Amino acid sequence: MLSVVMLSALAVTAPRDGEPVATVRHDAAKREVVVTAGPFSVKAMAPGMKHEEMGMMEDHNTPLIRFEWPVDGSFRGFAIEIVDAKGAPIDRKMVHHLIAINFDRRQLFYPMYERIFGIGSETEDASIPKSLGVPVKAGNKMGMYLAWANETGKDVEGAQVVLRLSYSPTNLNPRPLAALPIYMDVNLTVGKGNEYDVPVGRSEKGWEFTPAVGGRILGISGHMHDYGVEVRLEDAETGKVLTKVNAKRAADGKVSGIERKLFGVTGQGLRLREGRKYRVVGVYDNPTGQPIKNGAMAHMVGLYVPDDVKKWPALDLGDEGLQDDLAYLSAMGMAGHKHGN
Ligand SMILES: [Cu+2]
Repeated sequence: MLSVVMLSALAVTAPRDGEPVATVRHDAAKREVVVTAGPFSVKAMAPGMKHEEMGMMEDHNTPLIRFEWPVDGSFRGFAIEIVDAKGAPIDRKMVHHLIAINFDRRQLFYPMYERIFGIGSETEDASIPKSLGVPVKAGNKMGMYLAWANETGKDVEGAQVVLRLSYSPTNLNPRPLAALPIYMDVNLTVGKGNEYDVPVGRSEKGWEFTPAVGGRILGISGHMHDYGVEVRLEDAETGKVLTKVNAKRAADGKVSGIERKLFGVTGQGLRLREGRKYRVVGVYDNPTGQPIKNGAMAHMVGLYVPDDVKKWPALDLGDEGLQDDLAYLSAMGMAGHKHGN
């Protein structure tokens, strides 16, 4: 089993000719890691193309691009810039989404590699307070992939993505609290996808989970497609709604984004208890009169401070889920590969 994992890991570390690669520069003075990925050939989208239709395009996601994190510390923010072949800035809305993966930690609720951060076309550059951070170590294996949404009508050749990733050093006093990303999806099959059909009218889909370690959620957001209404989190044992994020929904049901909520860094946050059952629920309301095949996604993401970080589920490379996730990520951007989480 292990050799299969190592082989496929090797296969993706050697990009084929002409494929984008990442270079990493560590600026210790600025406490910043600059990851530059490219070159990308960004084809113009057909006018009026939608998210679901884009998913059917073979080149929707780029291949996985690997890099190594260079310094011990606490990751705390990102800024993204897109430049053309000459280094001139391009509108960053051209990036439909960008997902970064940490191959040295798994997720709390899934046997999947940590998605350390994600950026959508509507996401602003973001950072968390110095009192918090996602623990990272020099040599951590990371990767990223992205999808373009080029609505300029012109192909762009030789584009580069510049990520400025800020961190706090290990000697920061007081030490930042370890805060880790969590992900809760109403319809995820690890190694496959998370899309599902949108029925006519109002509908709900839910998924139950139990934290292996208690903790507090400091902030949440989520993701939905057109006709999404809300993603909410419930205590599955009492049915009580703990929190929710609303889709930014126009009168015709089109969704342009989703709410972001902060519970405060110094307060209790939203407490989840070890061993207790919770449920994430996605609500859609489809007024079109037609069901929409694979039209829905619904998930909540958050920042979680575990009561005891040692209780975080360990990375077990023999786990089938992790192997499926790696196979999924390694096949990213290849012909016939579908848009996933
Ligand atoms: Cu989506």
